[in-house]
Amino acid sequence: MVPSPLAAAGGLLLLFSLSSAQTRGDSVSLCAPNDGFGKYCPTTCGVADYLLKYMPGVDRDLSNLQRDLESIANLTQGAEEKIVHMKDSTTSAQKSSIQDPLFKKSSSMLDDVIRFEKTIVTQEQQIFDLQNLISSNERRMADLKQLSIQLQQTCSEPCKDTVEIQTITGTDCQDISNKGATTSGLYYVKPLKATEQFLVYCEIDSFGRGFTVIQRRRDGSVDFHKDWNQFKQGFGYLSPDDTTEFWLGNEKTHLLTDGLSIPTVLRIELVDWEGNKRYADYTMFKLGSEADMYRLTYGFYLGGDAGDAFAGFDFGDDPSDKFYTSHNGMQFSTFDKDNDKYDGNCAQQDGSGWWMNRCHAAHLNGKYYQGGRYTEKDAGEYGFDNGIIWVTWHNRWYSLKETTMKLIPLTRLTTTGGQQMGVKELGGLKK
Ligand SMILES: [Ca+2]
Repeated sequence: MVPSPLAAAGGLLLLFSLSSAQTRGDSVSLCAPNDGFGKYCPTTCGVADYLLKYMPGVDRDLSNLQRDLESIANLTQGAEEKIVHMKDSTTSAQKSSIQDPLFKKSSSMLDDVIRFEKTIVTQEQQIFDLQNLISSNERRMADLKQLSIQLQQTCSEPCKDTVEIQTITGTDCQDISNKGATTSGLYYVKPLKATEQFLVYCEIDSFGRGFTVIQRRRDGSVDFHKDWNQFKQGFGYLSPDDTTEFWLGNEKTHLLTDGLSIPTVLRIELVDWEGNKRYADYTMFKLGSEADMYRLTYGFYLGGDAGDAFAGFDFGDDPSDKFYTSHNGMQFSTFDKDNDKYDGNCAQQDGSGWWMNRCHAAHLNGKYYQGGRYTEKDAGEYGFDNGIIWVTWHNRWYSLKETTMKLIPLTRLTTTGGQQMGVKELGGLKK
């Protein structure tokens, strides 16, 4: 009946910690991790996921508590009515006993009165018990109130920030590197057309190149089966030591690539389950606005040893394979927003958001398969190739172990003076 104070307190605790995480998650001055997020900065959707995960439990606890309190209140009212009734009855019985001339002679009536009084005593005991129950509940409520006040006080103090955010800011990570930053980590950027700054992971190498990372897969810890809004806002976690998975978000990537005088290069880095590393570069990379469904465009494939999977691939199934699996010019699709060139829904079948055509030759937001190799049977109800795919390197039934998608101005792709010197060397997968 009455929920344990612990359960209710747990609900309140969550409620408070959630509201504080929400507020600070939206604040741009601090990344404030809490126990729920570990030491990582949640993206907007990370906070929303967390909130949604716990809200039903909190709501349930609170409504249980509410119901119990109402039933106790009803019980109390009933008991009070009973007391009044008893007292009235007693008074009228006593009155009648005095007024009735026959009373003194009637021992049976006296017995009645005694019996009646015993009933009153019993009722009074019950009322006493109820009152105890009420006051014990009141005590519990007081305890809970005390606890929530304490929690509120705790939450009003700034959380200790265990994530180091660098102080230099800029329009992107190259700008930040140009301003003197030499270490990779979390930085705030504010592209020219952005109204607010946002947090990114900057990979800054010894050549002074600052890559802005927009996608990271490394261990399957983040589910990439997300809806349109989540891909728009970004999800997963940013970490100062590049240990977490994330999608920075289409809106941010759009802002990072929009209206620049110097072309942006999208560098894709891939690692397979044997530890081999490959990369592919695309220049004049741009992501359209949401009105254009975050359309992917690039000028041309600049090179790399992973091959040009964005150009599509001839799987041998059909002469039009390559045309229908190319990605340049494709709008972004998610299971809840189908912008592909296919009668069905590529994003739903392949379980991710991506620039789907009919459907893909590259698919870096795919399902994470430990060990890499998978089959139609592993691919769930649709049985399509839904892994992390770069088909010009490994075939579509091989899911890659790690991926990185990152941006850099074309002028900084190679170091100064280097004549495309060792693209491979500079392509330089840092580990
Ligand atoms: Ca479709």
